[in-house]
Amino acid sequence: MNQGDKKIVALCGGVGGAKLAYGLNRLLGAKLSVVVNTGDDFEHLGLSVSPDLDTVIYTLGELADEERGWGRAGESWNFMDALGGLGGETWFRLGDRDLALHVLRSRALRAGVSLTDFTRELAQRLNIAAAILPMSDDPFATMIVTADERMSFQRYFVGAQAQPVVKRIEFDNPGKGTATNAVLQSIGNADAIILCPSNPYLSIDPILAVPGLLPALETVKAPIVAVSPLVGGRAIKGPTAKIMSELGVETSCASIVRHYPFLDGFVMDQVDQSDAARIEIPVHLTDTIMRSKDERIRLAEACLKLLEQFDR
Ligand code: FO1
Repeated sequence: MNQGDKKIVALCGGVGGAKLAYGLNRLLGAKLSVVVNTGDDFEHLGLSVSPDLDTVIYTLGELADEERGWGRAGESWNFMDALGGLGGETWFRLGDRDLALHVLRSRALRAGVSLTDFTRELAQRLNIAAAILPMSDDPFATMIVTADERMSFQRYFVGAQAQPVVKRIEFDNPGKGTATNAVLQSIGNADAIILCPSNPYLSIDPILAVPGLLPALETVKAPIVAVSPLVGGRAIKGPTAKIMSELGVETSCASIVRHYPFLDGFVMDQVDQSDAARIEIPVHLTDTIMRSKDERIRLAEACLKLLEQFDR
């Protein structure tokens, strides 16, 4: 089968994952479904904020601030300045343009629209061909347990700058929520599944923790490959390596492969070539750092290349 004709499901979190999703969207368009972590979601200032969905939508919709890694390009901060002037909370910043999305989403969810339906309409309005699927329509919360407290994800990541030592990561599912039909159907119909170079503990594990999702991946016949979020033992952005050390896990590609026991193949950076000998599934070595949009497409092509090995 031509690799561009495959129906592919990508699992991803924010920045790094969204970059690969961008490349895959450029190559596959409507044949791509992106299942996005919503464990980082929270209510802030009365608004429903879905940071990883926002990052994926803005990135694929060509609206993202590439340098900052989150939020919209050309942003202004009048709302934040005014909020601070009135003594409001400013630790988590909502830009003026970004605010429009949070207001629309909050209003839709309050009116009973599902997060999946809201996200579908938003993606259509922004001419995004791929299906962008929240991992669940139910509230899930990634909780970080440190020596002193148990805090919500954004309090740890933004409020505390990801500085406290992580002892444990937990996933709250207060309403006994499950995976959506849209997610389960896309996985069931997929010709291949790609785990983006997102943080395995903070971005992919919350997705795998949604009831129904891991069993769907474990029973699917389609090959599952992952792209390493580590290059030379470090993450390009974010605290992946820091958290692995704090959890007592070696910061290597071999550890990432061990973390996902259902993998059929692995894409990793050529600087980690020496690690490849310790990995028992097929490996594709390439340059995994995505500095430009062309490099996102090139890494997406490398993933499709690895998937050719599994064609019968
Ligand atoms: N990240 C920050 O470091 N500081 C912020 O003030 C901040 C605000 C914010 C607002 C909307 C949004 O969609 C994302 C935002 N992020 C911010 C990014 C976010 O905290 C993280 O990058 C993700 O949750 C991790 O993937």
